[in-house]
Amino acid sequence: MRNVDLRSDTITRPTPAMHKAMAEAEVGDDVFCEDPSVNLLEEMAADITGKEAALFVTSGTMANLVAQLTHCGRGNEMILGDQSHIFLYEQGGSAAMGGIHSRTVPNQPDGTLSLADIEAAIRPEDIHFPRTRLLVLENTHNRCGGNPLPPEYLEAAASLARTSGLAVHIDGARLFNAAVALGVDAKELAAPGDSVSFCLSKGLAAPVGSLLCGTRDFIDEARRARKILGGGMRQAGILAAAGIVSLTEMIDRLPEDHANARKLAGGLANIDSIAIDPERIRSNIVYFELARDDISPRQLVAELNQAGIRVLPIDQKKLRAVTHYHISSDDIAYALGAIDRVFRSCF
Ligand code: TLP
Repeated sequence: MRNVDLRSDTITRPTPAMHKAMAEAEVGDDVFCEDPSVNLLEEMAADITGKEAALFVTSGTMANLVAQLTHCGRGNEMILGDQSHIFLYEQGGSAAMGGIHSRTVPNQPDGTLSLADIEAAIRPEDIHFPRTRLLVLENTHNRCGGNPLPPEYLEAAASLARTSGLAVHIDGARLFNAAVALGVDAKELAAPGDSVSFCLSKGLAAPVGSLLCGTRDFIDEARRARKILGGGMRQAGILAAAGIVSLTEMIDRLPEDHANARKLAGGLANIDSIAIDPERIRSNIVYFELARDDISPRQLVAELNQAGIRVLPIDQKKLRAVTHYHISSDDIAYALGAIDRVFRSCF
């Protein structure tokens, strides 16, 4: 049976060029900063985001946690969206590992935080309050439909934060999807952040890894935080080699994923039992809702699995599909046909 796996772009497997690069990678001990492949990847990441330095870490979660640990001390507070990945899906690592207090403000439907909400959340110096040290933004915003946040918004939010002495971290797990969607250079999206992270293992198809980028001093400190978390990876050049292929070969094809996401959304809009506004799809993430109450997302997913189509149930109404390197335009047409058939024959 044909399989179309739309659960996440994290399921992407390494390309043939990555396999070759990994097999031939020059390696050394990265805890001594002696792995030439890791060093090259870190230089490339710093360059592509316009920062002084970068650090190769195991995952997006580790990049975010290392950033938080480096920007904040125990008992400090950070402001972040109530729909942010860090707040919802990273096990509360901020509190568990860093003693960092999370102050959420509502994410607007486009993934932004209102400037008024940010301003109101910044604490004045008072013996009763934690000290606010960090503002976190996410781009593209996963839970908010993969929406890209434009440079003007990022700059406005960051300059507000800076006037109160806060640092800014951008969770750019899908930073290059945002850059492609907006038609801007990734540097413009990274510039407002004191730190920015991005993932190699999502749309860029590497098997493992994320980069955290910032000033040289920040990255020197971040390297210590990575080490205490057990993230010193020794001959990590084997993995970095795949990441180098991600940065050289995989960014330019992201528009294909975005076109497939729009095609999927357009097709889903024609299915009566589904509610979706295809105009809102800006990158590779497609959320859609059941327009009826007699079935749940879990029931639909169970039937779709039987038909070889995999999507993620999100809550009582919502599901998510994500396009990526292994999904062709023909796969989308096939998936749409299968979804339509499932509604006709099963429910
Ligand atoms: N997101 C995953 C799941 O954890 C939900 C996905 O399938 O989308 N920031 C953002 C915005 C993310 O979407 C993710 C992963 C991460 C950070 C964490 O990255 P990893 O999985 O590498 O730790």
